[in-house]
Amino acid sequence: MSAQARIFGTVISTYTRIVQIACEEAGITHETIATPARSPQNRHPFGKVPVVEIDGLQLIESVAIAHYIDNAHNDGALQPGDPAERAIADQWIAVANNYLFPLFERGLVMPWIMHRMAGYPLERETIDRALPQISLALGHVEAELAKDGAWTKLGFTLADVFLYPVFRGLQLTPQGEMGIAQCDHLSVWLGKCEKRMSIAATRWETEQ
Ligand SMILES: N[C@@H](CCC(=O)N[C@@H](CS)C(=O)NCC(=O)O)C(=O)O
Repeated sequence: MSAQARIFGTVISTYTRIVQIACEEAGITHETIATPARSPQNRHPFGKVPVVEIDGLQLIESVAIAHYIDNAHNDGALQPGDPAERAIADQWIAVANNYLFPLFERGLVMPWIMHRMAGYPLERETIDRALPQISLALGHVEAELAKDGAWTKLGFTLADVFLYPVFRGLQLTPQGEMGIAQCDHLSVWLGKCEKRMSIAATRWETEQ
């Protein structure tokens, strides 16, 4: 019987989607149980989502979860065999988690989600403060892609699995869309990713 994953997380969430993409890549059946981070049902000890049940394990932290899924159910197909290449993929996963996600999420993604979905006034000051840093980050990534392809030269790896939802969330905001449109290499990479089955199959409802 093929493996099954139960993903407890918010339905429109970067990290829930990362786990969903990893499941799709590995051919694992998955179900997402809508669980807000700040709800009594959420079992994450640090109040985040997702929490994932798979193979009798209850796991938190998407890095551990995605690697487990790829190692246990996908022959490690999303991790380069060469140590130097693996380091490049891991480096970009860390960049996505430690720098890009917090910057994009706080500065643009959450203000727009809270405005569009919960009807809060748009936090324009938060956005204005974040835009210069977001521009710098986009410039850095674009320059790295232009230089030698960065993570994209490795083929489709876990780096793409992490980076795609992070950039796509940004692209769904007006300022993020404009910023990304000015980055040719980043735009081409996003366009390629959108055609991949695992990514098409996990689209957020806000993208339809
Ligand atoms: N390090 C965690 C990060 C998870 C995370 O930040 N999830 C966001 C949703 S995409 C969240 O729970 N946000 C709610 C909050 O911070 O209150 C992981 O890799 O799973």
